[in-house]
Amino acid sequence: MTHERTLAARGELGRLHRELEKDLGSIAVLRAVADRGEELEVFEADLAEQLDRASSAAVVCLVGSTGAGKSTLLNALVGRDIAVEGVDRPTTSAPVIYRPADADISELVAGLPGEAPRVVTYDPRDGGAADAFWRGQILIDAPDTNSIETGHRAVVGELAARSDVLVVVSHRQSVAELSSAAFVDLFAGRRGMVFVLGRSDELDAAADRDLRAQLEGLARDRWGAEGAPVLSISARRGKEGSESGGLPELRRVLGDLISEERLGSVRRQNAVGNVARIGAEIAEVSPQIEASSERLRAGLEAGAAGWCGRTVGLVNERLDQRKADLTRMLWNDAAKVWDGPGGYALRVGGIGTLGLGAGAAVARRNPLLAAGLAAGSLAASRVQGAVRDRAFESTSGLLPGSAELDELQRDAFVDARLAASDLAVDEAAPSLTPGGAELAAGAAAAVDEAWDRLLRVDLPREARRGVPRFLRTLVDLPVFGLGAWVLFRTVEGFIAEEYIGVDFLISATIIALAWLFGARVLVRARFAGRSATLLAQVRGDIEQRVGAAAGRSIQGPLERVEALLGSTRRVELADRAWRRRLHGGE
Ligand SMILES: Nc1nc2c(ncn2[C@@H]2O[C@H](COP(=O)(O)OP(=O)(O)OP(=O)(O)O)[C@@H](O)[C@H]2O)c(=O)[nH]1
Ligand SMILES: [Mg+2]
Repeated sequence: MTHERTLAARGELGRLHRELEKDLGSIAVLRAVADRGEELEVFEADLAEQLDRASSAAVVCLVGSTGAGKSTLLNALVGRDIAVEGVDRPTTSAPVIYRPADADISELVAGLPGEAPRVVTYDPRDGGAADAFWRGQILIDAPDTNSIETGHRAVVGELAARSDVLVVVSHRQSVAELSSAAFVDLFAGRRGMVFVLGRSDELDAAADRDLRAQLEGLARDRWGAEGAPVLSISARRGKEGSESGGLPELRRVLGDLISEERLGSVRRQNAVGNVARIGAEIAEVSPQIEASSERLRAGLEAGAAGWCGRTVGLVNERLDQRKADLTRMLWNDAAKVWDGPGGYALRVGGIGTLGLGAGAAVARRNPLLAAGLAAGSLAASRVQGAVRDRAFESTSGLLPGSAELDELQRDAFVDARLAASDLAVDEAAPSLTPGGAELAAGAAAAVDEAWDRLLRVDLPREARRGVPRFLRTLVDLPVFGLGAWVLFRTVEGFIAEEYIGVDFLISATIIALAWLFGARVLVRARFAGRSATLLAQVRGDIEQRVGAAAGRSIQGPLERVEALLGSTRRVELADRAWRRRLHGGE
């Protein structure tokens, strides 16, 4: 790969890395993901580390069970006896680090548990050995992965984590060794691997073939390392001559991994291995995430429907109590467009009518008192009407109280809340269900808007329709006629100097009032039906608006669930995008 293409690939991986970190950050609130926090943290940290390793020397670490021949293999590979080979198990406790003089190994040894490593330096110009294989790489002989010295595992774990390539050494007795296999599990996919069947000089051809087949099977099925090199090596022969014991083959496969040209690619593969491991962790919990998300979605939908239904039910109960007021508002509004005696009669309430009647009754004895009574009762009914109008125009009484609304919300979204707390950790779960305050505000706005529309648009329109011009004329004309007749008789009497009596005037007034009262009864009867229609209309309007408010209130939670699922799926499959990028870039 050319330098430019390497840089381009690294830029692309940087972008993929940021996206992955972002997705991982968002799904960290999922309970199932939080439960895997420790594992994920290891892979995330290692991923960042691998992407960051660009400039440091290649590190190869020999790992495997005790007695497999790691120390002997190191000695054979470097052509010097620098590691202690032994018969006492385990032999190696302090790691041996074979390093070029110019390599900075401070990070490699910093904070390493266990005994201090023995560091042997070589001159990278002469390869440190006769065959000049080593040209700047670091080779480590680590303690075993399976002996009773359990502290060794922490040391080799750290060393492996700081390496690029693991040479997994096993021998006859340890190929199927569980604790060593479990150690390799930790790094499967995350490190370049070479599998060595050691001490091969002790095996006949059939045993050698069988054991290598076993190793190949493990590499493929257990560690997903299909195609990784599996070699039979005799370190003892290798020490006798550097071209013996399978050493040339081992140097060749190692060279493929750690030569300067190949190392960057191995590190990127190691990085992608981490991405795949992260994906695999998420894939294991994603059915659980999908299931609780599905329950949450259903809970939100059902909750919104239930909440809407019950809120509308409560508002409807309160609406029923406004039916009489609504009818009266219709008369009032009709009276406003009806500028004539019929309109006044419609506007005057019960008290006004009574007062006018009383006025007419006492007029014969005391016309002044009668006029006072009539005017007073008209004013009283005006005030009463205005007070009632204001109460009617306010929606405050239409909505259940906030405590009641809160309870409604709690009841309606019980299932959603349970699913949310299954899905997400405690701090995040509340954001996955609608808040009580938001729902209450939505309901209040819905009722306000519907009611406002009723008062400003529907009610005046119905009022106008209820008193068409022909009706108004039909009612008003006889009253005007009667007035004209009274006026005519009064003028005529005045001219003839025969004043018409008060009785005549009172009779005329009573006739006019009776006519108007009758008209009023008729018109009000017409409006009773219309107010029922209006009520049904405003009910429908409220239901539709409350439904929309409920829908809006679950929109946010639904979108958040969708985003979480999206991130989960992206993380699950992230390694594909990384591999595509890697192979496209190489
Ligand atoms: N026949 C034979 N014996 C070997 C070979 N390699 C190592 N041995 C012997 O196996 C024993 C263990 O070798 P070591 O190199 O100490 O093994 P190790 O893997 O470093 O063991 P620990 O340090 O305990 O983890 C020693 O007695 C070696 O001489 C080999 O290729 N052939
Ligand atoms: Mg050893």
